[in-house]
Amino acid sequence: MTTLPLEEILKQAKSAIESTVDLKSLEDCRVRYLGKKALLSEHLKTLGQLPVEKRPVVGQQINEMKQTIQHLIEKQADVLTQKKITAELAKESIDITLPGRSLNSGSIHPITHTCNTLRDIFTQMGFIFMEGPEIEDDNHNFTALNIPPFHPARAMQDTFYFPNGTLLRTQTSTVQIRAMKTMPLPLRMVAMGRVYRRDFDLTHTPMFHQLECLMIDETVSFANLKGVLTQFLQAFFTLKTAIRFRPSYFPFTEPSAEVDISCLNCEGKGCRICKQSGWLEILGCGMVHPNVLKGAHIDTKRYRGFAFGVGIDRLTLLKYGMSDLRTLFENDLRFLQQF
Ligand code: 2NL
Repeated sequence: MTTLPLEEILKQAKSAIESTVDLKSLEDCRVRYLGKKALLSEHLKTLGQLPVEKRPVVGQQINEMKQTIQHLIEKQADVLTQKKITAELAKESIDITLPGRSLNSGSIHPITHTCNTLRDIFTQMGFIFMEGPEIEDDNHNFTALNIPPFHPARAMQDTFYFPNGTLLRTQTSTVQIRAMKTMPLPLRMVAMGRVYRRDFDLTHTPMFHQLECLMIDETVSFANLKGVLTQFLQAFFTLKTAIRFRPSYFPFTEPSAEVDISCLNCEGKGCRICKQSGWLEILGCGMVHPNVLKGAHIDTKRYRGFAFGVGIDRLTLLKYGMSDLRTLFENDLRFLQQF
């Protein structure tokens, strides 16, 4: 059996230990040089073959070598442990000089902003605000508003129906109907909320927002309607806003009118926005139809009322000079945060 000279073993061990890169390979080294099957152990086995007087000397040499190697391993273990800690610290280090991430603060949606403005305007004029359900029955949405059974507005292509015959309200007049039945007269009220129609293009979305205003008293006239509309539209747009009536038709008002405002862009001179007419269509209105009052058990000999309905989304588009209604509902923050 050939064994390497002791000095050679020490040289090999030293270089092997010093070239380890982690604790695992260092442990392998320890097994190789100090373990039961290590080269030094082979030397120990050959001790018996040596002359008696040489045995203690060589034995001591081997023990010293073992200690030396053990010492080298411990030193290397320290080095490797330190290296590992340094690497981990470097990985986890925090640069406290970096600027902090700023909080993303939300902004009010343009439609909400319009609703807030409208609430202020009508509250100042003495109107109360009321709400009602978005899922309605045929009676509140149509019959009570003098819309007869075969009126085109009831058609499936306009209204979202549920299988049980209920529907998504197509206008907020449903709230007015309940108010007329439950509130004492005189009545000055406004309903704002979501309404639904089966429409989707540049100027229509299947859900949109409506404001409807209703005033009932003994002497309410078309002149009062004109006064409230002027007050409202000049407060919402500008004091320069002019309004005009065009005769129109709604089943729930008689007479009925559509209201235009002078173009916000050109102040009536004619431009691309108003298609050279100088006017923008804005809302529908009229004197409440006697059939609607009667349906709510109101004495038509004593009381009369005016009502109007306006699209909140369209008001918002006009106020901010937007062109596509759909952008209000896509919730693209880059778009919404401009307002
Ligand atoms: C439009 C037209 C309108 C009404 C809504 C109304 C409500 C009751 C009685 C009578 Cl309870 N009328 N509301 C009246 C006229 C027009 O809306 O084009 N809206 C966007």
